[in-house]
Amino acid sequence: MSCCQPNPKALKLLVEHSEDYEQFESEEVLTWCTGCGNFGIQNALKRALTLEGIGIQDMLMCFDIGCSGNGSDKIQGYTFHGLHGRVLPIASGAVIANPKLKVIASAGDGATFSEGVNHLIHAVRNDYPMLFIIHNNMNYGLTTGQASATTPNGVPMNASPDGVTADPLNPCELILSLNPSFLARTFTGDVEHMTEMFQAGLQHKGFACIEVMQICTTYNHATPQEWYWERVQYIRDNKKYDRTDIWAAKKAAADMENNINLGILFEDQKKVNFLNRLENRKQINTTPVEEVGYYDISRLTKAFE
Ligand SMILES: Cc1ncc(C[n+]2csc(CCOP(=O)(O)OP(=O)(O)O)c2C)c(N)n1
Ligand code: SF4
Ligand SMILES: [Mg+2]
Repeated sequence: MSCCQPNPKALKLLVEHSEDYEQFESEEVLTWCTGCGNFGIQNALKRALTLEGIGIQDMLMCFDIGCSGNGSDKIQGYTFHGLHGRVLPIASGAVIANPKLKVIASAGDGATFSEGVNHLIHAVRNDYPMLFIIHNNMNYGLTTGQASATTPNGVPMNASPDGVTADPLNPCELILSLNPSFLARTFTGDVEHMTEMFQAGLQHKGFACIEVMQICTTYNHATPQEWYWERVQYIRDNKKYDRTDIWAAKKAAADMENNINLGILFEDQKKVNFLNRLENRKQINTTPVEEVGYYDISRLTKAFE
């Protein structure tokens, strides 16, 4: 590297001290437990937005209900804190109405794989253009540690002290079965890696789905930080890995016990996203929000007086 070229590593370290990063700082007090992975997720998101040159005015952040959702007022910007399991309908409605917005949705594993699993399935199929961050802490954190669909068998949780009997669901395997256009997995112990994944997701033109393996220091005692560090490996270290090969991705995603692969597991840049599939909007350059007009309906309402 020549003396005149900026060092990308140094730039990343400086990002948190830039004005662009500071625009996202909220004055609200953070209420997450000490050591919670949500701190790292929020930091990585702010870093990724800053590095991508995305400002508050360019985006909408939609939050589900849960500990993850409690980040909605801890970041400065336009945010929408919706109902449990319903973040994807809200976020997809917003991006369809105003495709010029960068829309980011985030939700917990409970919301994504139980209450809102139907919405996940159709969001992937439709390839709505947005970044979707799944905070997988393997439990219902906000309601004090009940088992979720990703809690491993036999782990004692509040409300199921003998462990759950249902087999855990592997989020990446489920999403890959739906032919996504982008799927990545990352881990809250590595803010640098999360930032990279979020940046890649923000650049993607369709539904960018990112599973974040999230530490929950209070309720998830089965998979603490050390457990992950002993098991995670980076897919980029496998030089032969082809992330356009869905069968390779399915293989890479399967192991959640011994070698947990992190990185962009799958990407299909040729897939046409929802907005570009709509025949009736192909010749239209305005967005639906720009087309909304005001109509006088007083004559209609008078008929019911
Ligand atoms: C339809 C509905 N069901 C249940 C609840 C109660 N509830 C609120 S938060 C929550 C758990 C959230 O777990 P998760 O989505 O994994 O988020 P986390 O708190 O772990 O970040 C539950 C069950 C609710 N608010 N609405
Ligand atoms: S309960 Fe878990 S997920 Fe919720 S704030 Fe505490 S550590 Fe974080
Ligand atoms: Mg959870």
